[in-house]
Amino acid sequence: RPIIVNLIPSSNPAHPLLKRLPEIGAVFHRDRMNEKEFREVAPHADVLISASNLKVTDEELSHYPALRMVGDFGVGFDGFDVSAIARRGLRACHTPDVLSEDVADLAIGLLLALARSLPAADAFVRAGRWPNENFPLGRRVAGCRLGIAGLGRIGKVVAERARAFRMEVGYTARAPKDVPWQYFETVKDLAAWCDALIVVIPATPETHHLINREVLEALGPKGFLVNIARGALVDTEALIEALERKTIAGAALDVFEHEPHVEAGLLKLGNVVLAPHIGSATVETRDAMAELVMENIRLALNGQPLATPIPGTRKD
Ligand code: 8YV
Repeated sequence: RPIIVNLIPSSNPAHPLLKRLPEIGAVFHRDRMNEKEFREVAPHADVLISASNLKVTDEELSHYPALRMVGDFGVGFDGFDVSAIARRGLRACHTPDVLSEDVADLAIGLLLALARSLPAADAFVRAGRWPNENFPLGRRVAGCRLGIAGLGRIGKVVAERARAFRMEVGYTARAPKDVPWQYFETVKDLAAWCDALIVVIPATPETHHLINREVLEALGPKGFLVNIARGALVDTEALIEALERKTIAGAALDVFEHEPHVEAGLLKLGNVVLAPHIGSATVETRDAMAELVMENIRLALNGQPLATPIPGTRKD
């Protein structure tokens, strides 16, 4: 039976992938093995399982000389040392497409929650304030300009939804795409044009703190920022400062630089909406992600090309 080592925290017995892995092989959870067990198991591991933002370094890979594939339960692979995976000739998969609708839903949901102050509205009613106070007016989303930083798989689905809400769409990408929306060469130009900026770019060394002080200034005092990509894309210190000084109107964040820890400065602010990295977190999508990883593992163990290889890793 193939040996599978899992790096995803094993504390959640309902995790749809962890539940299904035993269909394929003997599963060993990294967080439940002591040093001795790990030294016995690791040299024989066929498959290593992880998730987008956990670290799979060259050093980690060096423990598994018999490894045949690495599976990523997520679309982002910023935690994976892709060049080390490629150099070692390993197959590696991720889970694109199956989660795009849910992540796009959350992006639009966060924008609406921010523009209409939904968390505050809920708290207002529960606190019994409605009979005696007026709830402050929100901002209209229809007709606003939505800037999408990164028009990849998820960005395109966000754009389609935004059109249904009658927003005007602009975007940045490495090059203009064959789409009817306005292209901007830099994220700063896009921020200056739009009313709300949604960040949907993979985290790489080049995109670290892409949303910096200058971009936030360009977004301006009426501008909203939504981040459903990775915390590392936003300079959190600059963001907190902009929110405190109201040089932007508000931010909605599903991802954080040091998640699951959230900067104390953000927690104190009223003009933010916060979520615990739930972009892909629906029953349907997490099941589909698990199914896709299972399919890829089976292909790899049969020596076949993967259905959804991580770009830059072997395709055959
Ligand atoms: C998940 C994600 O949070 O797909 C991604 O890149 O960030 C999310 O889908 C994560 O991978 C699940 O563990």
